[in-house]
Amino acid sequence: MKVYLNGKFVEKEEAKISVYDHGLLYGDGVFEGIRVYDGVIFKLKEHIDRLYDSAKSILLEIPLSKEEMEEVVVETVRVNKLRDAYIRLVVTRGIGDLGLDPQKCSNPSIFCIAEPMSPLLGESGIRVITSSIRRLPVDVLNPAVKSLNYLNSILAKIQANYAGVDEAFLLDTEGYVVEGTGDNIFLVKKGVIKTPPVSSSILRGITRDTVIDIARDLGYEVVEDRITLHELYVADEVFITGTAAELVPVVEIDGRVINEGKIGEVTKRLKREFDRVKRILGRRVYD
Ligand code: PXG
Repeated sequence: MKVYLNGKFVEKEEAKISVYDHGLLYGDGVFEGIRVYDGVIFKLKEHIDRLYDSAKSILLEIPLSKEEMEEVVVETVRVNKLRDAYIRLVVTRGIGDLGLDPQKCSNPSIFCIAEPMSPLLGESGIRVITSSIRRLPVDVLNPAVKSLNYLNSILAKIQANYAGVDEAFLLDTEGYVVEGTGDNIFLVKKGVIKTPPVSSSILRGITRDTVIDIARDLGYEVVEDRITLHELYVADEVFITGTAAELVPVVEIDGRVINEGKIGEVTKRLKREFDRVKRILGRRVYD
C-alpha cells in the first residue's frame, strides 16, 4: 500500500510524521473519512468542501486548491488499484515547537491513506447505551469541525465497550440526544423521520444528508429537531448513519428494545436505496 504524504507517494512503512507535528502534539488538524464504492469515490466534492470548512474554522490554511486535493484522493486510490476502499485524508497544523502556538507551524502536513474496505459492522442491528460523556457544546469546540480531537468520542466508545454493547449515544449539555461516537442518529415514529438539526452539537454527516435526500425523494416527512431520550426509547425504528457504518439499524438502547429487536420497514427501505445510490454519487476513479 502506498500513502500520499506531503506531495509524494511512499510505502506504508515509510509514511511517518514528525513527533513535533502539532497534529500529534495537540490534535491540531482536520480530517475526512471517505468511502470508495466500485471505483466511485462517494461524494468526494462534499467531503473536500467539509474539509476546507473545518480548516477555515480553525484558521488552518491548506496549501492546495480544492481541485488539487481532489486529485490527491483520486491518485491515492488509483496507485493502490483499489475499487472498494476506505480513505483517510488528514491535514495537520504541521511541525512546530513544543509550545501550542500555531504561529510556529509554517507548513501543514497533508496525508491520504486508502485501504481495502473492512467488513461492515452490525447488519442485523446494534445495541447502544447512552454515554455519560456529553458532546462538546458549539461554543466550546463545535463538533461541526471534523478535527483531530476525538477524545470525547473515544471516551464514549470506551463506555460502550465496558457495557458490552456496540455503540454509545452522546447527549448535549442540555440532555438532548445528538449523535453517536462517529455517526448521526435518526428515529422513525408513525412514519415520520426525525434527526437532530445541523445547528445542534453534531457533525453534519454526508451520509446523514444523503439519507435525508433519499427519504424526502421517497415521500417521507423528515423533521430536523431536538430529540429526547424518551423519544428514542419509544421510537418505532432507530438507525445510525456514517461513512464507516453506512446505515445501521439500532435494536436496543439502554435496555429498551426497539421494534421487538427487528429491523424496521422504513430503515430497510432507506438502506436499500442508499446501497443503490452509493455506487453512483461521486467521482469515478477509473475510465
Ligand atoms: N458524527 C461524527 C462525530 C463523526 O465523526 C459522523 C457523524 C458521520 O459523518 P459522515 O460524513 O461520515 O456521514 C462522523 C463520521 C468511525 C469513524 O470509525 C467515523 C468518523 C470519523 C472517524 C472514524 O466510525 N466520522
